[in-house]
Amino acid sequence: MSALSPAEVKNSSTNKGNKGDFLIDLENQYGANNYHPLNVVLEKGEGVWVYDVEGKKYLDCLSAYSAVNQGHCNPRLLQKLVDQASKLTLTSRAFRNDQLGPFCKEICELTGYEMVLPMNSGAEAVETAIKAARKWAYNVKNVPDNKAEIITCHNNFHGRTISIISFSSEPSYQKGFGPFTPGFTSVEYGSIEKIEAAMNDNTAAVLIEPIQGEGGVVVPPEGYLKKLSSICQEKNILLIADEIQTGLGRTGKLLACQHEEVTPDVVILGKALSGGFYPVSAVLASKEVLGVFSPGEHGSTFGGNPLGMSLAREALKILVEEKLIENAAELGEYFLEGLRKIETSCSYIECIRGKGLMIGVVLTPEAKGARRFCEALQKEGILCKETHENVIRFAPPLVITKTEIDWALDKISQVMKTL
Ligand code: IF1
Repeated sequence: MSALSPAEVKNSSTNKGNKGDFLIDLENQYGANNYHPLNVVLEKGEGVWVYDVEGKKYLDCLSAYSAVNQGHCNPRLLQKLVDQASKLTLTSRAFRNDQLGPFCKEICELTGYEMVLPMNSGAEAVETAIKAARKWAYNVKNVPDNKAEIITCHNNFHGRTISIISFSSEPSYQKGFGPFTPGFTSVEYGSIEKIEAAMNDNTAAVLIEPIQGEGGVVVPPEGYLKKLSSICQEKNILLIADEIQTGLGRTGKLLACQHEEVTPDVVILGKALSGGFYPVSAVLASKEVLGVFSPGEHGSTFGGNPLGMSLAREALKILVEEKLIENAAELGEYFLEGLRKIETSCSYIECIRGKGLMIGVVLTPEAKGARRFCEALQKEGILCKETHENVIRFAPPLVITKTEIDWALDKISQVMKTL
């Protein structure tokens, strides 16, 4: 295998003559075709800005799907990465390390939960929560063995594993990957009646996103989470909130459930838990729930490793010390207001929705899809991503300033008016 030297990549050219195209060709030739990304090849990131291989600057309005809430290459996280990586990166859980205990204490105190189980990817943490809920149903609620059911919602996104796509309502996420894992029922998101009708004595848990991200930044009706929480308590059913995308300040609160003063039985975190430096996810719950695991029953090679734990400790400190949660609340309102002004003079926009810096611009069918707006915004120096064909997602890092939002609003207004 002849590895490309940096010089070869740097001085590369293709029939189209530039480095970006050369690198895209490499991806197309050797990489599985499991994404349809914008044709922008990034090589540098700093705060809210990213730079492509031709040196063009862009405002990142996706934040790696809310994994870089603390800003690209956050200097405090970079320093923490270097310091810890120079000492110890991975021991496996066969031994203990000096970062895991402090991480567990700090995240439990910050969120108000008794216990935490650290994993790596978001999907792994979702799987962990599903296993914990099922085992809790058998050991604590006395649901008959292998009869536990979990209720989820249409248009959910919780990850890409076989069990998780088993309850996806998105055909393209399921096609060709069967057979699927049983024990899941899906109902309409936002309907208390539908969830209540699906509940029975074997129901272990309800798994929901407080705001559906991939589903199109769908904010449930006011009071939905509160009512859901009280019904779950009444029926001894665990409420599991997947806050992998909505959590850690994204919606202007530490956890999106806090907008309704709801404390789910289980909270799942990921993405910005490491500020985009390293996969770190976690499941938070009471001792009654996470206490169902006995030694050796669950885990992973990297779960709870010192490098990830030290980064996660710093990522949480940055959110709190630099008031990024408050910033997301204040500037999210400002961004939403600015977009609503644009909406008044743009027939393409059906509605604007979201909370904090998790915003969706819903386009009308006449707009013929959001992708072309994202491509036009890319030309103006803004990177964002469409979801569900007709929604443009805006989710910049939480370190964004008012000036940067004003700059973005001006570009968005230009694009919405000309396209
Ligand atoms: C892709 C979507 C977003 C998540 C929630 C669990 C996970 C995710 C609420 C799994 C991950 C990522 C995955 C990535 C694109 C992105 C995504 F478009 F897929 F749906 F953000 F909306 N729960 N979302 O959003 O976490 O295992 O990825 O660490 O798979 O394309 P993960």
